Amino acid sequence: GHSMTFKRYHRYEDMLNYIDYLAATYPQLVQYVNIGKSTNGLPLKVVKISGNSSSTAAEKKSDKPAIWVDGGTHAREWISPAAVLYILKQLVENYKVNKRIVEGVDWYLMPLVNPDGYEYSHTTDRLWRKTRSKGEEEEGEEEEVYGRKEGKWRRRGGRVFWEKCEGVDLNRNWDFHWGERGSSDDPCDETYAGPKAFSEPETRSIAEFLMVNRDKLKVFISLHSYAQMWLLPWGYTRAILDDHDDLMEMGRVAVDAIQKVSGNNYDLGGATSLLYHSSGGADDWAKGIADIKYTYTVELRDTGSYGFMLPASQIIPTGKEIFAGVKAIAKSLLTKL
Ligand code: 0X9
Ligand code: ZN
Repeated sequence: GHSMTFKRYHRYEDMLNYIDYLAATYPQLVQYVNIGKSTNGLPLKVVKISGNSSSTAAEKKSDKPAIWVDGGTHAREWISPAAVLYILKQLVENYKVNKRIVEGVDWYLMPLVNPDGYEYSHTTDRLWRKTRSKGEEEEGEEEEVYGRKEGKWRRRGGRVFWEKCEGVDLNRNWDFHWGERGSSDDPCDETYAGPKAFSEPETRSIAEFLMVNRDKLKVFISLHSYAQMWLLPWGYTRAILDDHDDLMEMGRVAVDAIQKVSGNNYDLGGATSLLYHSSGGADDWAKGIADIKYTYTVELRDTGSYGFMLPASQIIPTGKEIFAGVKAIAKSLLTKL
């Protein structure tokens, strides 16, 4: 058995148990790949779902299109990994209802991109965003010289001590226009891009996986919260994509499907125009380097009433609407082939 309830926000251990349970229960449908380890040594897992009941030529050659969905890049955005797990559950445990998209598409789901940060947001700091990496070791004397950039003076009780700032914003760490507008070189900043592009094992492992599978991958969706937005690249510039209209059309399919199931409106448009400049994002890399056509970042519920502290009672309703959006994209993709 397993303990995935969707009635509360689960810890990473529960998620891993659920993945093990699905892989053991549906071995012909579900596999997982360990693509690497987080800074603190937690496994980074991608779940592959590939239905194969019929035996068309396409399936035998295994040239099905693939869709990537990830969650939990930012630690405090708890609804995001929960939503990926909800999608996973629908595809696997509701296989019959979703047969066409389970058999027509290979799914790569990564529920938790940033397990170190996610666990820290459960145990210590609910609003933590970044990873938990510690940066480079340095000599004692240099700390004062580079003071502001390398850490902070803190006071605990009567003791004043030097604390290095921890964590890198994984959505600023990708090697495409890294370190440009909307990212910080200050390790204490919430949008710290890291000491260099791909400094973090999380971004490196995912990039490697995407590169190996880039020919198959037609859709890349990274789930975040909050704002209820369906965002297109680019994040680093205001420039419009060459195929902007194609991505808008496919995005419209998704936001219409969401509207239909829950009545919720997701704004659709470019990340820079709807939000702000931010460089080194996963979506920009997926589009600009891996060349995955339909690349999006989705900001899930809500629009600010609860924000990151979205009550667990909204996991299932949010899961339902995002699954409707993703399913509509998968169906639309299959009609285009
Ligand atoms: O700033 C981000 O990383 C995302 N918003 S969040 O509030 N979840 O942190 C938006 C990323 C949009 N894509 C790019 N800027 N590339
Ligand atoms: Zn985010």
